[in-house]
Amino acid sequence: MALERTFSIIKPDAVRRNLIGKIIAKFEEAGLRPIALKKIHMTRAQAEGFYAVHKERPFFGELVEQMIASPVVVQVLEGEGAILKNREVMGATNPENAAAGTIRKEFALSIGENSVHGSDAPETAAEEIKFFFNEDEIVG
Ligand code: RTP
Ligand code: MG
Repeated sequence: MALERTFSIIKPDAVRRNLIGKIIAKFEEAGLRPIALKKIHMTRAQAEGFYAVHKERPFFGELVEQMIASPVVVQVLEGEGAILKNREVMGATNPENAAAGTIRKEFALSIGENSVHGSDAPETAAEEIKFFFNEDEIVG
């Protein structure tokens, strides 16, 4: 399997509950290495741009409000098959359906406040990394 990079957000609900370290530990235990990392408070424009693909969905407004309510941690994670591996460690979108041991099973509050975001494909991973990081901020 190839070395890949994926994009991750530790969402406001998790940062507020002081879970940054516990969540990063899950990534590290799965062989995912943080190669870029920063804490930011997303603007409305950033959140709407980042989630533009969902703008017609009924949950869009609530999602944007949740993402700008308080700070997040954005990261680039690197590892073998990182995109799929990250999705596995995150668990299903709705924590009720997430497998035991996953981040969302252990920490998510609801389908909306579900603690983490992760890219779903190579193309979106590349776009999402570029959305938040300059090349010189990524130290592989
Ligand atoms: P993500 O993009 O955040 O990694 O999560 P995902 O692929 O599992 O979920 P996606 O369908 O892309 O939805 C993006 C985010 O929107 C919120 N959501 N709320 N209330 C709802 O029915 C609902 N459905 C989705 C979640 O925060 C989800 O992570
Ligand atoms: Mg998604």
